[in-house]
Amino acid sequence: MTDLVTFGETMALFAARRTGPLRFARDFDLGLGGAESNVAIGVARLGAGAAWIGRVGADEFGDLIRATLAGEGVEVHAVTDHEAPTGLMIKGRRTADLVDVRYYRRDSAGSRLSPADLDPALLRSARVLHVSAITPALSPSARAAVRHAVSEARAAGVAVSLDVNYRAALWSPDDAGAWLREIAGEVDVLFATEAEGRLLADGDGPEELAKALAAFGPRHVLVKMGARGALELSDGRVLRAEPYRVTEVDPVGAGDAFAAGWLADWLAGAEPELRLRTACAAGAFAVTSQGDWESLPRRSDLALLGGAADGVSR
Ligand code: KDG
Repeated sequence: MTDLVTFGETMALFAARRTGPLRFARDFDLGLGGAESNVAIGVARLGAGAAWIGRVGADEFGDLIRATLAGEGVEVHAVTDHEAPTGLMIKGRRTADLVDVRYYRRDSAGSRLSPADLDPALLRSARVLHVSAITPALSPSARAAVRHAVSEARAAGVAVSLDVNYRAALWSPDDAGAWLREIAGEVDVLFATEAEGRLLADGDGPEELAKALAAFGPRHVLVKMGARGALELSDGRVLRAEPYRVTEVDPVGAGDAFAAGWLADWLAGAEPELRLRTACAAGAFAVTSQGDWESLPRRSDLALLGGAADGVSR
């Protein structure tokens, strides 16, 4: 029994330490990244129970993923695939302001996720199932897994959360849009940037876009607008939140952090205004250091943003 269950591919992540073309990088930090496991870590840090299901190779990277997620308090349900390696993600920094992500994940263990990997009892016992539209782009079996999980969740009365997380390296906007239109009616909470929302709906401005997305069926639509903050349309009511001003070091993972903040507060029964602020705060924390998830906040961190006037917390 857990609050949130999620699944998807988590990869070993090599992040170049030096700015410039990747071929001149000499040193890399080894870590991991995966949109769904990032959300699981974020939710766990904010005090809710989170479980992650995935497939990893029988290799050092698979061990790293299991150990790191477990160390973050995430319940790990990982299948070991003896026929495929753990996927890799290489993160370079082409310029100080431009992160360059490359994937080595075709036929990886994580991309071979299938419906059989999903423990139905775990899916049915959660309060929310969180998925991303990265998984359906990985393989036909991974796509079937999302469809299966969403059906199981709905049949059991478990809320379904979907973050669009469009990855142009994995599929075309048309293919992504078609899949999203198919699934949107089965989703309770939908997270998208404005550009991602436009993969499946039209609308002038974020509010109209949110309304067009809500017309597919989600009760809560969250439109992430980066430096312009975020807009939420919940049960017909529109809320807006300004972003927190922080110094951005690495933008990757901000969206996952936002989803984690929102979902953790939703699970905790927080008021809508607070929930949206927590989502923005988590997104702000995520960009303040290197790594896709490392600087995700704990509850005690949230108050630090905008707190100490001189930037020192003692
Ligand atoms: O949102 C951050 C994720 O993109 C990253 O951690 C890795 O899941 C990932 C992906 O497919 O890009």
